[in-house]
Amino acid sequence: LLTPAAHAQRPKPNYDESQVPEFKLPDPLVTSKGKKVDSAEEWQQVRRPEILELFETEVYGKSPAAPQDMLFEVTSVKNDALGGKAIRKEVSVYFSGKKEEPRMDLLIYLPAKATKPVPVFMGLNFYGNHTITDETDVKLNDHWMRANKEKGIVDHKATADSRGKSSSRWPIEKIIDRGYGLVAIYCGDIDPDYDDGFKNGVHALYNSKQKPAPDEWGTIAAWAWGLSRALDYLETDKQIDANKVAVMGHSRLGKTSLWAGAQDPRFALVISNDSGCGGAALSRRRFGETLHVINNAFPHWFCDNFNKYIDKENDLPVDQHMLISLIAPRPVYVASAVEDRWADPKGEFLSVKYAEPVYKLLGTSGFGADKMPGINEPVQKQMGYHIRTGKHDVTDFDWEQYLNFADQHFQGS
Ligand code: GTR
Repeated sequence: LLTPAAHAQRPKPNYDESQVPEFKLPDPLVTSKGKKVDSAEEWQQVRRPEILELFETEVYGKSPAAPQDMLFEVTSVKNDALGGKAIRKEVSVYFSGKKEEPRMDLLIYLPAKATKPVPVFMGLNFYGNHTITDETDVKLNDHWMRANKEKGIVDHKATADSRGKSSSRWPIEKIIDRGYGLVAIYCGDIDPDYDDGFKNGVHALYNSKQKPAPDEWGTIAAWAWGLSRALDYLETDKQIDANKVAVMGHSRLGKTSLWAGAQDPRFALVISNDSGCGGAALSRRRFGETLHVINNAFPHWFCDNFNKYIDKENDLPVDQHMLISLIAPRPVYVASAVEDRWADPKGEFLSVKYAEPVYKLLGTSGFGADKMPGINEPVQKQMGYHIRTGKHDVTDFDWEQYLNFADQHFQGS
């Protein structure tokens, strides 16, 4: 890793397509022994476990198994939320089984008129569940947060001012009107987003004495692990169809939704919104954010082994198209934004495209887009993609596509 001074002098990001280096991607359908994978069985039995293991040891780090006795506590239920449209619940998950930290809080909205268990979108947020809704009786988050005056975060804590500040990213009423529920979780409940030597959050449950080994979980892996624990709760909730859970995330939390979906096949649909480097974008393109930049700016996100590939992307035994391939045959959707060049829209598109052979081998409709589609022209088969106008954000346009995509795949719900 770089010293802060050297980091400040890092090379400018490349935004010039003609400067993208030539590279050869590892083939998701050739085993480590050089054998072509030609059946679904060989994929499931041989190649998929190999790729999963590589992402565990070289990129995100291995996570522990689910804890034995988690405690779920429903802390509030409101049957006439959102003017009567929704049932709203808050549920605390105590990872150790005891009423102590670490604890994550789920905020759940479900369509009030549902007559059977509903499919849901689940997603992590950046500043607390109370920021995604205008309803002021939702619990104000009490955990550490990154500084952000604009969002009403003071001394690393949420204030009443932060209520509703991220609601534009979560069109709850639209989601409810379309027949889906929404499950929200603050990422920092699981692991605070700073480099603390892994002393707090869920890391503290497992790594209290020493920092994780070079192949053990960083913060993205911890967040993904937390999403799986939330799914453990959803499986116990009779109002929710746990076989129809779409995991969705934006940016660093989009990297997280992909890793959660890749590891945990219970996630029925996976969405990456502007996830970029270490998410959907191909590392070998070195366009916009690179491994060099991300590992220095956020040394806690990935496992330490990932540092080996800084400025040596060609040595990586995987690239991010193989992360997408781990989700196959389940539906996956990747979204980019024109002005979000930092996240490398073309690299995000190419990951989907180069994962397609796995989706085809497994008998799905695949992707079907050879070239990048036009702006605001979504492609939706088993794999979905769009690039929309605008900047790094989650917009109504993005959600419109995710809802359409979910309708296609969760049909009859
Ligand atoms: C940036 C980081 C990106 C992305 C983004 C975000 O600073 O470089 O990889 O994760 O933060 O999460 O909003």
